[in-house]
Amino acid sequence: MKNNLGMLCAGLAAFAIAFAATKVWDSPRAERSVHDATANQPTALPPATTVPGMVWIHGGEFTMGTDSELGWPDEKPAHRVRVDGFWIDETEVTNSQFAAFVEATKYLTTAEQTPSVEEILAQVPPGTPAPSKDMLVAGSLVFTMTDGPVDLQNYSQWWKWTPGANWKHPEGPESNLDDREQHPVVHVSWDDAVAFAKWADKRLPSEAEWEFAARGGLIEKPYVWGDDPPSDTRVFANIWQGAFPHTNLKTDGFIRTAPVRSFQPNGFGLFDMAGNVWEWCADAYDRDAYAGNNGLEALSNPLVESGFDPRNPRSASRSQRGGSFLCNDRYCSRYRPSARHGLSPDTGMSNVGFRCVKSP
Ligand SMILES: [Ca+2]
Repeated sequence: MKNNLGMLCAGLAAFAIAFAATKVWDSPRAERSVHDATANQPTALPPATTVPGMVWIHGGEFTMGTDSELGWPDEKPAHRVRVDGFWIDETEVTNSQFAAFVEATKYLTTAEQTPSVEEILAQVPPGTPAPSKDMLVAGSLVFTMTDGPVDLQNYSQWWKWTPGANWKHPEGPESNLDDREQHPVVHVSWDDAVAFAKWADKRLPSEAEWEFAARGGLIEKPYVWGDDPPSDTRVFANIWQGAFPHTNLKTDGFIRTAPVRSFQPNGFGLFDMAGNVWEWCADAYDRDAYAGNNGLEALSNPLVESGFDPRNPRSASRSQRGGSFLCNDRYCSRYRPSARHGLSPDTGMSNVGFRCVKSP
C-alpha cells in the first residue's frame, strides 16, 4: 500500500517526518548517572564464527532512552534493558547490496507499485476526497530544498510526491545510481527492508538492539560520539548544517546521502549510527513505549508489537532510528541514540534506509 500518497491526499496532516516540530535545543545537559557500568560487558563468549560485513555485539545491560532535556517525550523515561548478543551490519544497506537482492529475487519495492484508490482511502480520515487519477502512479516522496524560509510545520513545502521516484531513481525518473553504489539505499518501505533481510538470512534490529549498538559502549551519552553537540562547523555525521530547509552549508560535504563509511565509526566500529538515513527497526512504533518502564528490574530483549503513533493514527507505524541527512540540531536533533521516530510501514522516502542484524 502507498500510505505516503494517502498522507498527501490528507493534506499531510498525519505525515510523520524526521523532524516533527521546532524546539529549543540549547538547554543545559542533564547530569548523567554512572550506574550503567555493566554496559558492553560480555555476557557470554563471542561465537567462533564471523559474519562478513557484520560486527558482533556481545550484549549486556544498559540504560535505554533518556531523561535529558534534549530528549523528546517518546524517549522517556530512561530505563534499564538487557539484550542478548547479536551481529549487526557495519553499515547501512547500500544500493549495491540492494541491487544484488533485486537481481536475485526480481523484487518490486513498494515505491515501484501503483497504488489503488481503496488502499489510500482506507488510511485517511473519513470524507477525504479521493485522489485524482494522475496521482495514482508509482512514486515516492522526494526531499526538495525550498527557496527560502517556510513554515516548519508544513512538510509539504519540502516533501514532493514524485512519480517515478524509487530506490533506483532517488530524485525521480531522470536521476539514477551512478556513483552512488556505496550510498545507503533509500525509498525503501519497512516491507521492503523485511524482504531484503529475509533474503539475506538476517532480520531488522529491535529498537533495544539498535540503541545498544548505537551507543558503542558509551554510558548515557547524548550522542553516539560522546558529549559534544554538532554545529555548522563541527562535523561528526551526515546531517544538515545551516537553516533548514532552504540553506545547506554542506560543511560535512553532503547535501543528500553520503557513501557509507564517510564518517568516523562509533565505539563498536559501526558507521552512520547517527545521520545519513533513518533506519527501520522491527518494533511497532509506540509513543508511550517506555511509560512505566523506570523500575529497577531490567527488561530483557524488549520488542514492541503494537503501539500508537499520534502523527499517523490510521497506520501501524514502525520505528526508525538514527536520524538522517535532514536532521539539524536546532530543529530536532533526532540523530541522538535514544531518539525515536515512527513511519507507516508502506512508506519510503529520500532519507529512509535500514541495516540488518543476525542472531547466533
Ligand atoms: Ca549533510
